[in-house]
Amino acid sequence: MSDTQKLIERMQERIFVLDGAMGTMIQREKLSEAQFRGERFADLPQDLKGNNDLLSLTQPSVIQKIHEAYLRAGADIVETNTFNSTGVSQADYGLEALAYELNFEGAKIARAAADVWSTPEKPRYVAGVLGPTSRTASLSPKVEDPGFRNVNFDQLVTDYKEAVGALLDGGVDFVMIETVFDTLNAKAAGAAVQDVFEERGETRPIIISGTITDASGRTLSGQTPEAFWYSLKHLKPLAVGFNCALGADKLRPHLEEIASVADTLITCHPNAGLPNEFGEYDESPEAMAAVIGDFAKSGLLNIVGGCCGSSPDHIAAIAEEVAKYAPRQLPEIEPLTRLSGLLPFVFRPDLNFVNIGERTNVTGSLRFARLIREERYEEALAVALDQVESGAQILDVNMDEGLLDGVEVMQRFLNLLMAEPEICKIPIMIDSSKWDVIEAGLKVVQGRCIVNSISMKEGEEAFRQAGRQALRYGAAVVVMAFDTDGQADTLERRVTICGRSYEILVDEVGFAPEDIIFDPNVFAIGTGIEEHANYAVDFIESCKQIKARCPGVHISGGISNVSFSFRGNNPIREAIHSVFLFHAVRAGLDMGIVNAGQLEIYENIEADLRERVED
Ligand code: THG
Repeated sequence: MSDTQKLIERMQERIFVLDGAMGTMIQREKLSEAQFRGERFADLPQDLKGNNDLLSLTQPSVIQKIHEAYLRAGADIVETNTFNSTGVSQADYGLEALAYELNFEGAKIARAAADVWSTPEKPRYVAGVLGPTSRTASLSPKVEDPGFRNVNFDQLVTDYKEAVGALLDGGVDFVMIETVFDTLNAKAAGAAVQDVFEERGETRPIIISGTITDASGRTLSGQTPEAFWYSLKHLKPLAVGFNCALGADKLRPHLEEIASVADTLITCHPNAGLPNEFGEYDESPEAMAAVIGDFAKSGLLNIVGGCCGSSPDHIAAIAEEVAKYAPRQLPEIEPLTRLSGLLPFVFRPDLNFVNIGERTNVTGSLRFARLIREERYEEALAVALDQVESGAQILDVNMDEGLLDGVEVMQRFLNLLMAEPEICKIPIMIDSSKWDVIEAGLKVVQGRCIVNSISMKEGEEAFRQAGRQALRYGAAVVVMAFDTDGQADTLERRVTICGRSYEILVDEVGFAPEDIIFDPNVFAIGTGIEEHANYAVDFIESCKQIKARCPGVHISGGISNVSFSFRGNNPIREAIHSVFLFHAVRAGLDMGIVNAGQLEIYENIEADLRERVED
């Protein structure tokens, strides 16, 4: 049994207690500017008072004393004093060069405290904290420029990698990505953690804790709790939950929401109530413990502690209260495709057919291509909004045009789109034949995306590699029926290639079947070439056979391709799409890239036309 597995078992036997606020306790020490600086930083020109993480270097005994106060109060887990120890955050004090050291020393102090209090019956743990940083990767700090960002995914990954490496060197037991305001920052933290684990050949359990900033029940970057979970579940955390922001009672519905969909442990460390008129948190230990006791009684909790305003007295009261109740047991969650924009998208069996909007595609729309080329982004966003309003449940975005810088334009358009809640509420399908363009898109979207597409076009090894990359970003994938001999255009090749792709992704790369979407190639019929005559029928038949051979997958296609020979004659094209969909959906097609809003209803097609199309 792995260490994580053992921990999961222990955390289902009793509720584990996390520590409380570091800030509250540091304030009680009333440290002066000189004490924050210590001898080492005495001569620095900038103010350092308030840079709490620096105390790990200048007043380590104060920090260890605080950890020990929480351990004495009954905490099983202490959090390192490293909330602001990333390079980006320390840059606010001009101290980015200290990032490694702050994390390393912060971990060592917490480790030393935990070791003092550990007994064989009650081992104490150290959670290495990765804070949210002072910047957000999916929000613009400039109101007048919604596409602007003051930090990007790669910068965050670099800084978080440095921090994680140092936390591991300092001896932490867990990595805790906490107070997540912006899910894209957390995704970058997760990618960094996984990269470090992979480079070192060692792992630690991950704990993820988001924060709900106000009564809207959303994260600062606008996601609901369920959407937040779908964006991060690929990290397979030991526990997920919320901290900070609202007091415990206001947090309850959000905790319930995430607990209803997360097949992992639940963690929570709320503030000691809401801030009073002086901005202080003053809920009493008893009051806070009573609310948290109710959570525990309802079977909601596995790990619990306190955030702003909480003290060792709060933790002692909470520990005593939750000891009376059994922890939450891991639920069975149905294996369904779960994606997100600001809102969750779950592909439930009763969703007959999922519409993916096709118009935000520079190769599929002359108008959209012109808007992008001429940098008329407002109008380009209106195209996206129109797709959503016409019923698109997912939005396909494609910037593959020779004259465009695909990476640049993909990021620019998606950054702008992330500022449009009516559009970015739905998941994004990032469509490109170039991996660097797809990856550029994945780096700017906080939601759980679909990669469109990967295939065995360049052989099995390149395919494995692309699959692993998609997993790193937590994306689902469209897999084209394509191999080194070209696109599959017969029934047999469609089925064989999808079958082989399935084996590789599921057995070797570790994909869940429900996160694989096969595209068996929709080609144009009616071209006048005899070999093309059976394309549509073969596609339809392949849906049945692929579903039988590859249990759990979905099937999609670019529906408008089928009628390319009839360009310019939209009534005919729409009738063809409708008839094609009617039969393909019955054969197992369950999603399609379509001109949302322009789908003719099968029964409404004029009988004579329908008969000809069916022939
Ligand atoms: N499979 C996957 N992805 C895909 C496709 C696929 N992405 C692109 C494409 N095929 C699906 N998208 C479109 C978008 C538009 C059209 C066809 C497919 C289309 N456009 C009209 C035309 O070209 O005549 C509109 C022209 C215009 O308005 O300017 O038909 O198969 N995985």
